[in-house]
Amino acid sequence: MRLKEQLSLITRKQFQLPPEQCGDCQLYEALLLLTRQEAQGRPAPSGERKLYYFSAEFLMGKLLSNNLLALDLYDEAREVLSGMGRDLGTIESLEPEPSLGNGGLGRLAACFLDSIAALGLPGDGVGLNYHYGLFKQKFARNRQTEAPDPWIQPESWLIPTGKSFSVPFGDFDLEAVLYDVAVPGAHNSYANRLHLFDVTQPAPPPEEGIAFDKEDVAHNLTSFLYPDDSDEEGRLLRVYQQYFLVSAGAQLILQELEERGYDPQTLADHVVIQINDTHPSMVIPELIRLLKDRGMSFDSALDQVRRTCAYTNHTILAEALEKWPLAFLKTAAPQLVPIIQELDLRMKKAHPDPKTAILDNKGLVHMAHMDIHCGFSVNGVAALHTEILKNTELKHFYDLYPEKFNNKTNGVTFRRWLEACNPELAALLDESIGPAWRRCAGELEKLLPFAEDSAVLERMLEVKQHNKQALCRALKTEQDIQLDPESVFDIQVKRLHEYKRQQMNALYIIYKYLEIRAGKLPKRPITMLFGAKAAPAYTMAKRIIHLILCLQELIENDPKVRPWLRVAMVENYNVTWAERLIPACDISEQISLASKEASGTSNMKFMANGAITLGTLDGANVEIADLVGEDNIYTFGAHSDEVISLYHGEEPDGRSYRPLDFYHRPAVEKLVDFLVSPELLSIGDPAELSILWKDMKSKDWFMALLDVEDYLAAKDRCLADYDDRPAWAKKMLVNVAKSGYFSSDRTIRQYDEDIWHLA
Ligand code: 26Q
Repeated sequence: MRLKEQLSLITRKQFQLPPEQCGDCQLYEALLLLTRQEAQGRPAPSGERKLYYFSAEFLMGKLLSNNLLALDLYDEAREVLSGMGRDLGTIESLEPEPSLGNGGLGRLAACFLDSIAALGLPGDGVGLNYHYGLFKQKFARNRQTEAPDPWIQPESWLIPTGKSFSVPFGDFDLEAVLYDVAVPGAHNSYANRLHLFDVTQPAPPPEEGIAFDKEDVAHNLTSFLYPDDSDEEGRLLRVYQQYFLVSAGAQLILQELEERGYDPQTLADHVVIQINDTHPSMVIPELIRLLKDRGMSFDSALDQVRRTCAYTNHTILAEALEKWPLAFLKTAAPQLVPIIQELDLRMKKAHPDPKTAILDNKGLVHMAHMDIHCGFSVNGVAALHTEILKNTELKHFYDLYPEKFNNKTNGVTFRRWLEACNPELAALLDESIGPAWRRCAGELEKLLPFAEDSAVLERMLEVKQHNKQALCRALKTEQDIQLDPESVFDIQVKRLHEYKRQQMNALYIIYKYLEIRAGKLPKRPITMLFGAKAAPAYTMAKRIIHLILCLQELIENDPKVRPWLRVAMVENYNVTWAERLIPACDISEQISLASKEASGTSNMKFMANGAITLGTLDGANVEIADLVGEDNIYTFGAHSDEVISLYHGEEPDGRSYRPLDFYHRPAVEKLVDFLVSPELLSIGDPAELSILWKDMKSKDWFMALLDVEDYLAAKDRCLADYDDRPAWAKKMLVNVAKSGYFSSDRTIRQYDEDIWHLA
């Protein structure tokens, strides 16, 4: 049946109206139902082995246009609607964004699901159905405030499956109800699933803010992603969440295995589990428990699990490597305790070095250690990151199990991050190199010969200009921010973390502000855009947001500076904003302290959309630099080996880095001191700004001052080069042409060839 008739059937059934008489909200709902039904009806890809991708986060973004595209219904839907005088874009904008993730790790999981389905591989996601998401960010008095982000409407992408599993906690059981989101594959007729578990009676949203009763586990387990873990109840709730996810997920796996007619003894032949960071690591002891319940010995259960589980590490930050007190597990998942103790004993017997212990002498369970001992693969997410894991962070494990370690450089789905978010660039690519790049991003290299073609270069600049104008319109209507699309758009969007060094970018703003005040004007106006959420309990990150918002206010009210320099922080940065910001970007800020950003993935999206990277040699920036060559990227700052050695030394904090040495340089001191200048103190909170100021001089844990001078110079160089428009356009073109390597289709092929073996 044609889409038009289908739509008409749905609107008549739902609203007793023909589509022509429906409002946009009704049309949105009808299109959702139609798309959901089509995707749901598709068969799963078949294969001997099936992948389950376990993750605490799936940052899916809006799904309507993504799914219409995958189902090859997009053009037809647009035409049908425009025939009725309606606009698909307007209807898409009514979709609430599922708020099931926080940052890179969650968005990576979503890109991976898209690629797994597009490659026709059998692989499902397994996660939790958080009702109020991470949180909705609002700005008030130049600070971040948090509110619930309810995204589930009466009709949503969630498909009730009728399945549920009982999860046995220490003092009570809880039913895990399964909802599925269909994940249709592009260019084929398959669909995989994202399995999301939920409690039976979710609590209503908190009336104000995001505080809730963390001890009411039965109702609040799926309220928020990452409940505030600054107190013990919060941390314990996280363990409940993790166990709920893995226990229900493991039961689902065994049920499906049985339905496929296989014996649990053959688990590893038919199932592979990718553990996305350590949040789902308890799946290892849980599977051992369930296999033992089905009559297997500890030895053979462990053997199967060891050949089934693979672990991805996404960070080397010590505070993110999860270690749970055994006491928490005794409360939330007491059945796992003897299993973890047994695993610990066995591993200690084989490898007595305390550095590789699962259970340390403080009674903490090291989740990553359990993954490495009890899994068959350990991967980092960019070449540099994997080398650092092997040589430094996980060296003791690499010495034990060199064969388990492998690199899988991250990738992003070009279907969302180029085709869908930047249709004008996509059309230009079609015109110049044909449409093959849409199926194989490596084909983008065919653009390289056009590097001397002034017509194509001019079109590249024109497309960028249009995208900047579109971003300006969206910012004006949605956030009442009016920007100048003729200015250079310099963008830093990512979680707020000290290692990502938004504070160093703020120092650049101060530097430019002071220059302009002193009469030294830039060649062209500059707009500095930010988007970032800070974890609610991460006070230092919140202070950095406060600083940026204060600088924004200061400059907005300064008629001398405002025409030349603008600062805009987008409220509630999410996938939808990323889809508007990335195509409109001129300069992509990737300025983490070398060694600390495992990979980065926005760096890849920006590159594919013709932004030029300004970054340190960290994460995947290193691979970007290798691909595009030094003329087409701006790198600066200390290298990772230098940084790693600065973390070891004789200073009282154990390092050899002394921020004061850098602070006292004449160019730096006045920038840092501006944090406590009368201008800024009259706008912001003096106590907060002073803490930031003092911290930067005395601790500066992520060494912003180490690189700041180099950064100022590199950014000035970059901004100066921007004005040679043809030369800049050529850099843009080379970046787009070389970005194909960072397609998540490539990444997923490598996971399949080296780890999963699904075919
Ligand atoms: C851990 C303990 C307690 C509370 C929270 C956490 C926690 C939560 C989320 C730890 C880590 C995360 C998320 C990490 C993350 O998003 N990492 C990013 O992963 C991307 C995909 O691989 C990389 O590109 C980024 O470099 C990395 O920062």
